[in-house]
Amino acid sequence: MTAVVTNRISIEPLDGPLGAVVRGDLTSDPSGEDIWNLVDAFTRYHVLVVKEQPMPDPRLLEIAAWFGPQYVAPDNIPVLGTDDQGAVTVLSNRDDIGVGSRVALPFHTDFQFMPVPLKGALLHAVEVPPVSAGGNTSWSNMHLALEELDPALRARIEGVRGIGINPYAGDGKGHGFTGDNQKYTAETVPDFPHPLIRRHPDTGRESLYFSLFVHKLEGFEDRPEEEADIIGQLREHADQDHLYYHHEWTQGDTIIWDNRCTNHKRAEFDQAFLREVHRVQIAGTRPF
Ligand SMILES: O=C(O)CCC(=O)C(=O)O
Ligand SMILES: [Fe+2]
Repeated sequence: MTAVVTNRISIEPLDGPLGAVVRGDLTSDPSGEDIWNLVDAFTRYHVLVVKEQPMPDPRLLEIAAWFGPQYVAPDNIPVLGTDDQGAVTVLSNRDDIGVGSRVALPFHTDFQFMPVPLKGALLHAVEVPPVSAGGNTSWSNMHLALEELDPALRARIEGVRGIGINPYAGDGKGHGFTGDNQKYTAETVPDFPHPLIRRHPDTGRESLYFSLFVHKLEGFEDRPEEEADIIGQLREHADQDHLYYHHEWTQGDTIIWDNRCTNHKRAEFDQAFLREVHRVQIAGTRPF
């Protein structure tokens, strides 16, 4: 595929299942046509990779706003972004710098356990370990995951809604976002089921909306073995390596991703190194 070249931004699709690299200065506003091309590329390629352009938080908020309004976390359900976190959430393996972020994260789509999950998000690497110390983040193409799903399994999940675990419900220990809003425990937080096959609101394309946090299927209360069988098969299917783009972070990198048709996961990393990543959340709509 050829790169789109306009005034100052070029966008080149990655040689893989998803993603595109954006080249050109984003530290100040490019032309309207450039911005339109970025928004269009977000829809086409699902993950935009901007390399090595250190940017302050206000600039990250400006860039994120091209893709949609900022997500405002409800104050009655525990989730990243509630309590005293500002418009930009700082993730770090040092508590004095940001919210707890030390361990590997399994494949997930952000806020699948909320009534209205994110449209997308932006991550900006302020300080990251050297690539050899781990900490890659990887995004997978869930349109492709659905296309490759065994038709018999697809038939079994057609019309079924999955229920995601809210990892922020409970005592919140180690997460750094406890507080007055933490009124739910893992047992009392409400379930918000969403379809396992969802349709992208901008493109109309279907994708598999399943992550490791989906632990229950609505309507399967009397069929726990069948439920476990489906979830087990989907876990294997959704996490296959060929579905992923693996990002090796360098300081100043920014990734903007479509959370509606991708999963992501973070590899473990050597805690001897500081990792500080700034995050902006873009509001979505209810999955259908
Ligand atoms: O720290 C990372 O690389 C990814 C964290 C994550 O899952 C997120 O910000 O949604
Ligand atoms: Fe995430």
